[in-house]
Amino acid sequence: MRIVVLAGGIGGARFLRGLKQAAPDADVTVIGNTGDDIHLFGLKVCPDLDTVMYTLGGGINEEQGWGRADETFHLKEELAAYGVGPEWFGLGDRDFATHIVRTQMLSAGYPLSAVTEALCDRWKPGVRLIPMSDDRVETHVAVEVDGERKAIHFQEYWVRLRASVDAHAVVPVGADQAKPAPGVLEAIAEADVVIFPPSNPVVSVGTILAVPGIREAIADAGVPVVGLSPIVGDAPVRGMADKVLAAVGVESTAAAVAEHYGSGLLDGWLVDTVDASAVERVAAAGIQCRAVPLMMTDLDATTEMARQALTLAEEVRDA
Ligand code: FO1
Repeated sequence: MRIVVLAGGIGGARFLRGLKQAAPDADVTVIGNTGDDIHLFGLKVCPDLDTVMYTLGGGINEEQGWGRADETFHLKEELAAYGVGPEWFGLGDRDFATHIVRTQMLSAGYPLSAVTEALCDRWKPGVRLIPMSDDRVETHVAVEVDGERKAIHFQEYWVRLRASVDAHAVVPVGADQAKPAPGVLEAIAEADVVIFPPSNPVVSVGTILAVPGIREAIADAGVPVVGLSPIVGDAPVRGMADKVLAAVGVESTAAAVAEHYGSGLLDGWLVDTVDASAVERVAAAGIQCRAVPLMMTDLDATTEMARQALTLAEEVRDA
């Protein structure tokens, strides 16, 4: 079975661990969000690609869900001693090595997709990890601070401001000119099922879908497309997805997120059992819906979620 997953950071990476356990023989291609990428200290940092790579490769800091296990911060402290920031973004020494290798290879002319493949040679995530695009896409968030409206980088909004102010707009800058990375459209065309994990529908999955050609390829693939709600009980399971959902006019409910993707794209949708009352509304929107436990509390629970997604895909196929 060939499975394509559109993944953001922590939610996508943890779901993939369960998917690998649920379907050990499947050929899994992960299309990773690169809208969160940021250039810092002359280096290119790809948080979502790295979170998937480290999580599946056994190098992740399990508590925080991003960055490396057994991390130290000597380099960041030395930079701070020179007054060089930003201090609000926690890059550790081990993690820095990844960004140095990536930046060196990019400077030598390799595209991000080839660089990602090279980095994965070390981590062996057990999936094929492809960035959504080799072209630069950077998510910016329009905010109002001290009466002044401005656009800031997504990481500044997420990490420095902790999404504490309203997002007026979320713009994946460069997405309209970006091309899908080599292998992205091919993987979708050859897939037996496409899965949207419980990743952020706006700044993760939404950014991937904003690359011209990807949404169309998924809609036209003629295979089941199933998603898992990142909203449980009207609140994001993790992160501050409600803030960016509000920016695109979508309420933070499992049903509203399904409607946001729409039946033109999505065939099946899993909501948590606490949101069982949403099943009817989602079905009325033309999307098959089931209520199952959706909290990724441990690997067994996550594996069961992945199984449920694959079962729903079968039901969609048979319908
Ligand atoms: N998230 C934080 O909340 N604080 C950080 O300092 C931080 C640093 C960081 C460094 C490397 C990396 O790969 C991820 C990092 N993240 C950090 C996570 C990241 O900001 C976001 O959670 C994702 O971009 C959203 O998917």
